[in-house]
Amino acid sequence: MHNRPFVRFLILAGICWLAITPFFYCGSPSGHDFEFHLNSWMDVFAQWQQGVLYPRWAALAHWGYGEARFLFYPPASWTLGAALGAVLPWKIVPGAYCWIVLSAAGASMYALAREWLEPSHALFAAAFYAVNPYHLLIVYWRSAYAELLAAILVPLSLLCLVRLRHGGIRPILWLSLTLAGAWLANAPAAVMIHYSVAGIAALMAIQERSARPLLKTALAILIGAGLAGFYLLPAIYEQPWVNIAALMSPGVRPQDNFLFTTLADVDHNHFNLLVSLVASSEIALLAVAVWFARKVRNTERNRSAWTLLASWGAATAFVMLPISHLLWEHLPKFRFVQLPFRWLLCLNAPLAVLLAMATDRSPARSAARTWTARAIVYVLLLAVLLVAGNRIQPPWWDQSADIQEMADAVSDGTGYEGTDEYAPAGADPYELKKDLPQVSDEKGSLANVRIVEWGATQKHFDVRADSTETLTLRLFNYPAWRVTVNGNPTPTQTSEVTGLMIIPVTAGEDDVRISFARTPDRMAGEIVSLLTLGVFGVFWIRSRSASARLSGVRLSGTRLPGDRLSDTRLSKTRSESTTRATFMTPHTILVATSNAGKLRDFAGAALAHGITIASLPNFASLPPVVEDGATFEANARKKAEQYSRAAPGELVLADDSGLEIDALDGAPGVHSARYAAPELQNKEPHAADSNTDDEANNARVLRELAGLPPEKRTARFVCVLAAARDGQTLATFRGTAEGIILEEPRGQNGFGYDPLFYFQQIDKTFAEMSAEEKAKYSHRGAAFRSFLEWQRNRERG
Ligand code: ITT
Repeated sequence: MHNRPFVRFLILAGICWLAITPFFYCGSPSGHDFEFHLNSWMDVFAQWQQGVLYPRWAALAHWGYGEARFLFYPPASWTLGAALGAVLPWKIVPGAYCWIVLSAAGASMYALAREWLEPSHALFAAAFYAVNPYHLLIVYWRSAYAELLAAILVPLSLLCLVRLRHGGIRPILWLSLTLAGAWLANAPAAVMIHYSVAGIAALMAIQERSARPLLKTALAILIGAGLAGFYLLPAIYEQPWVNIAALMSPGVRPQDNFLFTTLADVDHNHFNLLVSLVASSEIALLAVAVWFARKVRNTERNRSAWTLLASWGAATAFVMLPISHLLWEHLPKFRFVQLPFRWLLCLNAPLAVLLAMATDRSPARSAARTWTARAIVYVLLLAVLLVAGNRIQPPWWDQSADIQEMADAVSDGTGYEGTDEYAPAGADPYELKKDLPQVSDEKGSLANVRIVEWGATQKHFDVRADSTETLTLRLFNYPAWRVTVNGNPTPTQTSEVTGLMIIPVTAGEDDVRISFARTPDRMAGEIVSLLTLGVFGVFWIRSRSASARLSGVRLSGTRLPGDRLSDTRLSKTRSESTTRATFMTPHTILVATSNAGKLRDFAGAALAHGITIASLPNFASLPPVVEDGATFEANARKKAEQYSRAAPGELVLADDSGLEIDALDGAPGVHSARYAAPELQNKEPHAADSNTDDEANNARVLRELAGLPPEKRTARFVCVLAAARDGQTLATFRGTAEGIILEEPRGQNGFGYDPLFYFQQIDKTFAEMSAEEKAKYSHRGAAFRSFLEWQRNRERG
């Protein structure tokens, strides 16, 4: 199939669709946070319709008294929910939201798993992760839609961390984006992701015996927080303005929610037992998966992956248990996660990859058995959730009519129940009267009020007062409200206990306007975000030009034709090994060569594909390979295999190339680099100690062809490229380019025999070609394209 990754995504989306089919039969599962989220989405959509693009004040919370919900609750989930509400009927929005988010979570896991696994196994990891029991528990029992959204970022954060090893600034920038995304999705999940990232970076630092992973991660954390500054800064600064302490009320504190914790509250105990059973079955499975995935530790790269995944999984399991209470008490902001079982969100990422690794088919095992084993494991896990769920705490359901009722309450301004924690500090929402008019005098009523506008963030009314008096508004007072009476800024008062806004007015006609202003902390947050975005952009652009500098060439970005070229014969030999673990097409490809000209050629060929070529680290200090093979392929393999051992786990390319002149029976051939050895070293080329000068090599060729007419000077460049990992050749690729040897050199570019090699098609020698042209017409460019095609096919499976 042409676009296999797309098909895989469809399969994944299909599996997630199956996971939400109960929505079609039973209605929307109305878990713990269902109303909170749905009301938020509806409120936000209503504000969009009023032109408030980034709401901060939830105007309809507490039956219209409002609360500062959107200042504190991260924007990603309510933006997505409201956007879906803009295009779909509200009754299907929760299902659509869950389907989209589960599918995206699966896709991000697929990207992570492809670091180590073949596509079909990565697909298993992705499917398992997307519809893992904890995600289903969130969907059907908790309706914790923002936490679910963060599930997309959990695998991505590990992926970005692993990619830090590729070097350069780009992976740091990607990691910072993921971390910013975490802040904007869900604060407790962001805390878990940051702790996970820091812990994994520390492990990587130990593995690499270098502080670099830690420093890079710290930089990414800083940039990520800066990017999310527009949300983070006000959310931190304005905490004293609301009853944020209500977040830690009994029942929702960490100590009340370790696995198998019981309180006096029966409902709490039922749910805790359910989640504890799910968690313990997943922890047990994790232990089994860690054990059986040991077999993948056959290369340093896989060993490192196994260690990171197993440690991450073990740490997440540990912090769900009461024994970890000291960590919850002392680690900064750790308590913010609130519910220890939330760590299942992270646990499922290593579990999915390790499970796929553990059940990855050994040669002795048939594919059918592998997949049957996987299906059985998943069904058993699911059975724990379904049986325990139905016996201990069945989900609650809302029907279309219930959701319609909520939508009506928002559209007619009735509003909805608010939260304790986002109500302004000191206000007691339980003391509010549902029937209070929007504006009332001290006696509780006022006839002479004309409401001009009563929007979410702008309110305007005229009042005719008989004497100086105070008006009480059906609105919680909050430091962001600004009031003018007859155009004059007017300080407000706050009613005791109820926390309502009180405005003094004078006798006569009063024009009162109230608006929710951008406070200095919000402005500061926006400036921080913009500045960080600027720094981000500069780093991003500079990292692009740095890769161009590394390649030593500047290409216009024209796409190279992947097709066979008329004058450049491209043939390919393959020797696929059975090695399983593969990389996605990496952004940086390691090339082992001592020849700077070759490196430039590769960089030129790679640039148009957005890939960077890097020389094998410490190449100069590696022992040279004795190129004694009889063919280009034998030498290429030998180089790739030997050099790849110096970069464990990495894919390493090496080529052997040369010029075959027909009139010389294919000489200099594999001896191209040392053709002048008889004159310079008094040795035959195959016995030479080192390469000989390009000029001397060219001179010998010209001497040997002296007097031959052009039609007898036909020749070809040949390049055989070998791709190897850990001392094993995975495949070889052959590219050739046909030309004629001139009688004298022409052109200043290139290296080796380039000035003598005339390429008819564009009437230039290889030394007259630009880097772009050489990439397009040369033997090396052809072999490299063939390698990329192979790489892409491997990705597609
Ligand atoms: P490594 O083995 O370290 O990669 P090398 O220069 O020794 O570098 P080879 O053994 O493959 O590489 O020798 C290839 C020689 O063939 C090279 O030194 C040139 O003389 C010639 N050659 C290969 N490709 C060429 C090209 O694109 N243009 C000009 N000459 C080329």
